[in-house]
Amino acid sequence: MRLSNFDIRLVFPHFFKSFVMFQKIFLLLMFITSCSYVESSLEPVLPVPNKYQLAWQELEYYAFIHFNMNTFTNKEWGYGDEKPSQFNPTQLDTHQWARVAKQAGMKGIIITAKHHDGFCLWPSKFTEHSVKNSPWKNGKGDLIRELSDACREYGLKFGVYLSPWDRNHPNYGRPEYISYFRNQLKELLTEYGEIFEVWFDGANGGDGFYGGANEERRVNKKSYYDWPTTIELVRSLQPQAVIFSDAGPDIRWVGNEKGYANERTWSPIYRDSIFAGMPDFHRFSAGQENGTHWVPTETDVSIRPGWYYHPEEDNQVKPLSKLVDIYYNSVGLNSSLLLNLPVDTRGLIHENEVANLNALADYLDATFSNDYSKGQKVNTSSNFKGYNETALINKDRKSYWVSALDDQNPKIEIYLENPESLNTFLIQEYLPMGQRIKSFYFEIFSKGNWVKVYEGSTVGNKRLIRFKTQIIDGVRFTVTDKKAQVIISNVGLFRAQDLNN
Ligand code: FUL
Repeated sequence: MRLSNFDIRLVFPHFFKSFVMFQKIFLLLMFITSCSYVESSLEPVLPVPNKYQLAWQELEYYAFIHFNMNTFTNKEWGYGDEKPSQFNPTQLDTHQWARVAKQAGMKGIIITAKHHDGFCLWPSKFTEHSVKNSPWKNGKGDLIRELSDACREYGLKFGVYLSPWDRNHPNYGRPEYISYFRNQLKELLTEYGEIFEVWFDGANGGDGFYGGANEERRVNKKSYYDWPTTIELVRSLQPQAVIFSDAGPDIRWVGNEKGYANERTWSPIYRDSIFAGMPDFHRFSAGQENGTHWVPTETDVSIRPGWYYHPEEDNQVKPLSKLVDIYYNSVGLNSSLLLNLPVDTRGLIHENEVANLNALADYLDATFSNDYSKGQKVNTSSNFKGYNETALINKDRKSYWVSALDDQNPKIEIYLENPESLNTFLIQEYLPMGQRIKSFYFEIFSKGNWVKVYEGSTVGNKRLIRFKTQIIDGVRFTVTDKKAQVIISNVGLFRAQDLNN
């Protein structure tokens, strides 16, 4: 036999047959596993937040400050015929504002740079109706500069509210006003450093001074402002800034000014079908399970009955119990809390506000600084691939647990080594993979029995579940309906001080 004619098939026919067979089986197995890999790889449930929205989601609690001409006229909505000479704070101190917000645990401040009456807190080049013609600092002051500097000093984010409606401007209602509005926006977005949020109010169009016309001007809220161009302007000047309006594009109104998000709060909405100030906006306040864009809610509420300071409301500052309730019903319901502080005529946050804000900060700190789930036994009904329960209590927002594909009712159980007297459960979905939970119930384990204490719907960024303070041995969270496998980044167990409501 010549070497060149050597053929393994002739020498080992049986071996060769089984080798080919083995090869075929191997390829088939490879094919099957690659198919099942595609089926079971983890895909986000769309829509998901962009990186700027994700950063904003982590802020959760920040201040609104309503301080402007109305502070001095003791009104909520100025007509637009006020005189700059009326704006005259005697002890204005933006450092006090920043200090109070920081101590309160807030992450930023949004200021009413211009409210509906048109008066500007910065010396805008485009109008005489501003601080430059007021007695404050002999017209040399720039409140936006002072506040943005103070925020930076205290490590707070800084945002601006610029009212689209302007009851002072002669051109309001005409196309020329839109250029004026955008010029002002450009000033605010180019001269005061980084802006984290731009706030566009949906309230606009009605009677006003309008440069002396003293008439009613209605605008088509959908088309007049040409919002897409204004949004592009913000994006080009401050790409990281999230834009708020009834209609987003980045954050939407929660639908009321009382401080309460909906029990069911979806972050997605059908964004392109809405506009700021639309009459039936409340249809969107709970969001839409199958919405096309990620536009989470922001809950704006004032610490007093009014948005602006009125001396007669000095004794109506919301008490601790109310503020706590608002916190749980905003931050704890997949929303963020924009708590308004009406700065007074001195130019300071009033002592009554400071006291209640500090009480809230102490309360939240005492509650959430001690997580009773730490180091305890956590069980899950299933684990997808390597995503196991350890991620749930490691305090890392970026790690997460994933339920298995075929787990219809994913569950998380926490067992306490020693029984504890507790009353609060926290759970957070991992947002980069989308909002997934549609409904759930929550049980506590006590003296060998499981008792259902709560049924709810959405979770999203954060869900806080309060239950009657009692000694418990554990808790269980069960998902009853979901859009896809459940992905949770954190759970926690806490003891909040009981308050008499
Ligand atoms: C509303 C305004 O009309 C109020 O004056 C206040 O600024 C509030 C935050 O938004 O639409």
